[in-house]
Amino acid sequence: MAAKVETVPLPYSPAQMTTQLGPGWEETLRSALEWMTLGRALDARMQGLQRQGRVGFYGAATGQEAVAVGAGLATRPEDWILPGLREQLVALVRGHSLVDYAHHLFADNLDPGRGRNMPCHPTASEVHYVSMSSVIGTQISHAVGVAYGIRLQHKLGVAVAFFGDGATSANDFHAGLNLGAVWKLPVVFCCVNNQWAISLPVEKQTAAPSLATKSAAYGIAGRQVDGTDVVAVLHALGASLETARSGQGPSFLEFLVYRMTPHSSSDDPTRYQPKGWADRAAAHDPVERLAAWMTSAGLLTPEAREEMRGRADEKVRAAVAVAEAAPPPTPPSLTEDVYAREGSSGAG
Ligand SMILES: Cc1ncc(C[n+]2csc(CCOP(=O)(O)OP(=O)(O)O)c2C)c(N)n1
Ligand SMILES: [Mg+2]
Repeated sequence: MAAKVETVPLPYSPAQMTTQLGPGWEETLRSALEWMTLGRALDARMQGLQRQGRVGFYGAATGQEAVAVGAGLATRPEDWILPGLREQLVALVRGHSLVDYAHHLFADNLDPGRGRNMPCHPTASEVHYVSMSSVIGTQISHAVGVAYGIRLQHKLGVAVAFFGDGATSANDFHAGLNLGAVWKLPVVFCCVNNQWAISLPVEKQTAAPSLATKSAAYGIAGRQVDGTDVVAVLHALGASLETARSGQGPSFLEFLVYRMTPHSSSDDPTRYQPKGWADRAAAHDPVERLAAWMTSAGLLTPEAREEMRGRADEKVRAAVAVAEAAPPPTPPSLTEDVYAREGSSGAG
């Protein structure tokens, strides 16, 4: 079968918005902007704290907020998220507490992972957000396993895998897409193409005309989506989730975005990105794009925008203050949650 590669048309008129997002779309957009603004504030603060030596590591998702927030809003509680490197906002939108996430970033005693994972590798089981793996691509085959489990247990829900452009060269990409399609599982493969795998530009990663075309080889419909447009994300992901939920099997979405920050706190992109890349990326800022559209549609005033920014900064400041005051994990906690206690089921 031929891959369906298309860009979702941008809905600019209110009538088109109603068609794409349904009634109540104004509230959906307001909520999306609020979350995207929070993500931006979080990234800015945490990158600063990392430079001050207060958190050990940070990987920003700046430029990718529309995908994560769109996914957080489009998925249902019964769905499962198998994140790539930058999907923390999906967990937060789905209800993971910002304070718990801050505890994780500071690797303190109240970190749900008890400081065992690198900062920015959260786990949030209460919102079906599977512990993030740094090993590129593994979450693709994990998602297929989760989807198979959903089917075996006759449960509702869709497994949603996120991965970068770099992961499309990993073995798990082939194994996951192949098995997901053969077994027609309820899984959505979301490739967030931020055009870089650390220092490797996407054109050196693959000669394929788009990453979406790759899914044709597995019999999966592929679609390239403007990942800087939250409306396009909500619409495309909503359709793929519906396809999976109704038993029609997996789909593949390539979200095209621009990485606006370094890969992580460990690299310097001025050493490998061409001059002008940062300006080009900034011109595709998803947060500013949504704010500008809402302003032009009369849904947002400059004052309301400022208040939104203030609320985001305050939430981040408060969460950091709580986390930074928490003690580090105690040495005995190293073996907690590792061995089941005698007489316990080990579950929990
Ligand atoms: C199997 C494996 N190989 C190499 C690495 C080192 N590594 C860490 S991040 C990364 C690039 C990932 O790029 P991409 O998949 O595009 O995700 P992005 O960082 O752009 O979100 C690499 C190669 C790894 N973590 N795992
Ligand atoms: Mg990438």
